[in-house]
Amino acid sequence: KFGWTRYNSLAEIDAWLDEILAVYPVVTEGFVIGKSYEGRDIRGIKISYKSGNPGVFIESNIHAREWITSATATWLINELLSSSDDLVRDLAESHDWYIVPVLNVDGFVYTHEKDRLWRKTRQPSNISQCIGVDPNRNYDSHWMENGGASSDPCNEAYAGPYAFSEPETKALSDFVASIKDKLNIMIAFHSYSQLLLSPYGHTKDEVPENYDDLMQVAKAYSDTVKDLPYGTVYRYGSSAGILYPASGTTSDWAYNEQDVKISYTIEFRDTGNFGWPPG
Ligand code: 0X9
Ligand code: ZN
Repeated sequence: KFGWTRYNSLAEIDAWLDEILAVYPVVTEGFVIGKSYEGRDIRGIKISYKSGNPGVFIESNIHAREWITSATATWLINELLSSSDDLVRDLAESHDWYIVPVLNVDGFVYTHEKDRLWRKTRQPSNISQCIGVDPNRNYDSHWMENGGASSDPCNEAYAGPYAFSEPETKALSDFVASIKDKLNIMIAFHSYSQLLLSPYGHTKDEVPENYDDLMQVAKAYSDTVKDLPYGTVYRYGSSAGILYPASGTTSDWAYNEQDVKISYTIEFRDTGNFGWPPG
């Protein structure tokens, strides 16, 4: 049932993960970072061919409606395990991969069953009838300090009543903190806009000290993707610099608070034609 010619439900993704773990028991390990507000397991998979490899953590589908992110995360898992391409094999076997295909599980189910364009978590508010928090404003790094995050529960960028108020971001942060010494790279999957973004998100007045290195890698990514058959053009820069300021994001938190100095947010396809609002 699971495949990449259409989008899959959470149940289908879960069943596929179980299958993958059964087919590749030696190099994979399933993990659960915690439970969502509605009590669902938030699952991940570790892929490791050799212990002690530098770690890469991938956070995906933190925004409920961004289905392309979990489609890509599962595609990546499949490629890392089954590709016979030399470059993919090298990448797979020289890093320890920690991938959480669907972080915002409650929101994801809600987008499948009730409201296709739901973005936030599903935890109710004490001060409003509006439900949910923007989990990518809920991380404890410059939380609500600058622009781009809202204190209004009805806003799509509501940062929550306090940092890590959401069980989903709390679980992810606890898990990442527990393995941070093993992590070299953290990537947060989003859509859309075709952008590869470095910190900072909270300010455009400063860039990280390794900004030039981050941009060199981003350029290599952009050049490579442009040369593929689709010719997809990705722009790159700092989050606040080329997109908009937003504090309390995963990428800033990983960079600032966990010392994961290779930290990106990627915004996948497209540039708006099939997004919302249509561009
Ligand atoms: O606003 C977000 O959380 C991300 N864009 S999305 O359309 N997927 O919601 C962008 C986060 C990147 N960081 C900043 N712009 N600060
Ligand atoms: Zn997003």
